[in-house]
Amino acid sequence: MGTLITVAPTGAESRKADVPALPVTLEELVSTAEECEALGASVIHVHIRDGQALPSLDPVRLRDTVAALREATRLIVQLSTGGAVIDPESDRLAVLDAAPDMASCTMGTVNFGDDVFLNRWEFIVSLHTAMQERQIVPEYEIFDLGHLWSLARLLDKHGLPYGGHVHVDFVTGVPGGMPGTAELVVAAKQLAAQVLPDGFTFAATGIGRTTLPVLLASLSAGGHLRVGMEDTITYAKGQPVESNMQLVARAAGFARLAQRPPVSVAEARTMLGIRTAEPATA
Ligand code: KMH
Ligand code: ZN
Repeated sequence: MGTLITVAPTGAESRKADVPALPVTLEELVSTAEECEALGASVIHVHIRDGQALPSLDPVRLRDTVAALREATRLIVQLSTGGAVIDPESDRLAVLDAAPDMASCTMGTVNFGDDVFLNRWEFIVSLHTAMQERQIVPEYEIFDLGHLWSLARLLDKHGLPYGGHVHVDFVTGVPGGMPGTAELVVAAKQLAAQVLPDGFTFAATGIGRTTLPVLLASLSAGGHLRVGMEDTITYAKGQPVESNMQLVARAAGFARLAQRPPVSVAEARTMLGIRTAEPATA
């Protein structure tokens, strides 16, 4: 089995002033996407910024971003519905109006450093059912083991996602969520295998310095990878990440060493159950 590599290039947490290499304009995002696609990424997890480089869920910017990424790349475009911790539910739900291929759907509330990333059950149900109606494939974000149990309940009560395939991402190493360790990746995989439908796939990412142990554990455990400056801004001790490409190249290199080379975008679409033809964005 090959490795699906998702790049999460921007996020909502780092400030451009602190991390000058962070792609925040549409031009920076598109050129990052093109280069990461060439290096082996097949999915891009997108948070956008406004004219001041602050996190934004502006509907026009979101639509323009989806259109620009589709024009310049073949990547699967996954918009974040998580946004920033201060974003209201209505704006987060409205992200789906931009008609991405995929969108994130976080499966529960989690302490997020000094903040709270709020994901009420009813909001999760709204996201899940809206994605079913709009033929958008969710990536279920799992910040803690209990989120897997919530996902099992969601699928039981509200049915499978569009396309019928369940793909989860273990987001580890957030202060307040599950730790970024090999043991945790294995535990999450084992719990997922108990409670999720057969054939589910998982990726894992580790925030900050947990990126490497989690990447290696996920590859060993049959999982996929998410990397990018949303999650990691230090490449090695004392060495800031120079670009998202550096992180994707490292992930693709490890995947090849593990005899699980990066999958193509077409293979990723089939794996995830995504529409083969991109919808019109106009
Ligand atoms: N920025 C975090 C509060 C997602 O993209 O869906 C939420 C997050 C998850 O990044
Ligand atoms: Zn995100």
